[in-house]
Amino acid sequence: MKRQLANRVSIVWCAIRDNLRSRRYWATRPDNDFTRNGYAVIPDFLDRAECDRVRELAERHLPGPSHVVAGNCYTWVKKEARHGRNSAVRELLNANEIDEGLARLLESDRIQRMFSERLGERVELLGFGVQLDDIDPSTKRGLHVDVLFPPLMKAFIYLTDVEDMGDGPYGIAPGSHRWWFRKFVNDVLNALTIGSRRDMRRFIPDDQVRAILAPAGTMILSTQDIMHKGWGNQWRKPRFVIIAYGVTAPYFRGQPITEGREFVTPLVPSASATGLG
Ligand SMILES: O=C(O)CCC(=O)C(=O)O
Repeated sequence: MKRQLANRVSIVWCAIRDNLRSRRYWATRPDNDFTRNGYAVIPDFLDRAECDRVRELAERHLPGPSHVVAGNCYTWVKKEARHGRNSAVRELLNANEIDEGLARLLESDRIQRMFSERLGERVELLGFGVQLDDIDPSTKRGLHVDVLFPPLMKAFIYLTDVEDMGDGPYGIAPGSHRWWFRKFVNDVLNALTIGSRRDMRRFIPDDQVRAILAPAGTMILSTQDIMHKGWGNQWRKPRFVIIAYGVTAPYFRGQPITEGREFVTPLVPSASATGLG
């Protein structure tokens, strides 16, 4: 009983602490569209030939169960987690380790600079995932944040046209990285009931969520403490997307992406995308 109470007090304390840190972080950023809205859409970032080339790379490696491809590059089949969510999603992680084109994009510093200029501090990329969302009208995870703090950035580059709601657009609640109180209440209620700590199911009307429809090659810069989701009713066609994983410089130690790595080699301890645990 005492331990349960201590556990709950600690959850509430962490939710307060992390939301306050996040609040301070955003209050000290330069004022621009990205820091205000929590995302930015960059049209024509990749040309169609490069989109097709990266999609074909993923198609070659994604079939089969989660496995190591080479070095830090591995596939993660999300239905293996058996939580019933995102069951049609597969991802090829650290794809830059097996593909020269992606390695050059990482080296070029283009994406890092786009984040850094907007945030007023250096952002480093851990690497690239290439994700396939197969048709799935029912199991997509709803609105969530990846973190409360420290800052985690992702850049999503559509490799297939996402021009209809049935194509599975990325969805966000604009400006919700600054909704401290709603994030705090969701976090605490999740912790005290059941469900994932980072789900944001309460107090966000659906009409506040924007689906980003755009052709292949479009990039979306996104801070992952914004409320976001993959679209729930993807019925028309599979979607392929590059996901660049980034952290602000103080949290970068040269680590690769480790998300879902525990499903490939059970001995590797569970770790988040930041490698910070
Ligand atoms: O698949 C998407 O559009 C969203 C992915 C997502 O929620 C995430 O990477 O955290």
